[in-house]
Amino acid sequence: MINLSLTVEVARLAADDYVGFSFFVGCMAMMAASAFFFLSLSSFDKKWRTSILVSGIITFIAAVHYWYMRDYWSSFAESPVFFRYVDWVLTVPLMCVEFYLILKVAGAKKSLMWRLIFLSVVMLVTGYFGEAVDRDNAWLWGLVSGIAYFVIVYDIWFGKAKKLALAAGGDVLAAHKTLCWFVLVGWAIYPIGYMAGTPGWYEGIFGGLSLDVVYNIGDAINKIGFGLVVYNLAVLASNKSES
Ligand SMILES: *C/C=C(C)/C=C/C=C(C)/C=C/C1=C(C)CCCC1(C)C
Repeated sequence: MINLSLTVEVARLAADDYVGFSFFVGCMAMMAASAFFFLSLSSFDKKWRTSILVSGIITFIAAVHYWYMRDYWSSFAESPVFFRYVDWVLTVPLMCVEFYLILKVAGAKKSLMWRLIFLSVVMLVTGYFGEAVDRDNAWLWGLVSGIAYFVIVYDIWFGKAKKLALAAGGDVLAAHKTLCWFVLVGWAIYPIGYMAGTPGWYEGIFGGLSLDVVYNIGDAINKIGFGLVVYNLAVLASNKSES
């Protein structure tokens, strides 16, 4: 008799491992959102397809990174800082591209896109240094990162991007405004996670929170929410051009 036994390696997660839980749910949510965006592509006018495609690529890149982060967490019970920042440095610039794509109808120039991308990379690279390389000075790196973040907020709320949104008017203006709120409120979740997970004068304030749970909630809100705002805009605009 031959005894065939197959062992599948599945990491065990404790029932009260809410960090692990949030990685699993985050992974599933990103996969579902990607399927949703990709499968809806053909129902849109050509000029909106790129925007929806980018929404899908953002959640897809996140889904792949969540797959690794989920695994990393269940193997080491440690923050997957590296994967986290690789994910962000790919997806956040793509969110900047979304701003450019929807404002193109009003004549947005590539320079606007590159400026936002540059600022977002500065924000993330300095954040990475504070979290992974030079934790003793985390507050300083966080401050520099926060300044870049505020310049982005200023740009889209009051700068060139705002002027273009006003020029476009209608559904584009409304979508731009919603995206601006995502950046102001949704992105502000991240510095909270950062302060909860790095040493500094602020330690006591958010000390009880898990950096990863905060980041995972932020990612779900921002990546999927951002995509849905663009999706909604494309639905409205495509309906109008049909009638
Ligand atoms: C999908 C991922 C997104 C939208 C990630 C956004 C990340 C941030 C807005 C991070 C911001 C940070 C600061 C403003 C200061 C502290 C360091 C960071 C990198 C957590």
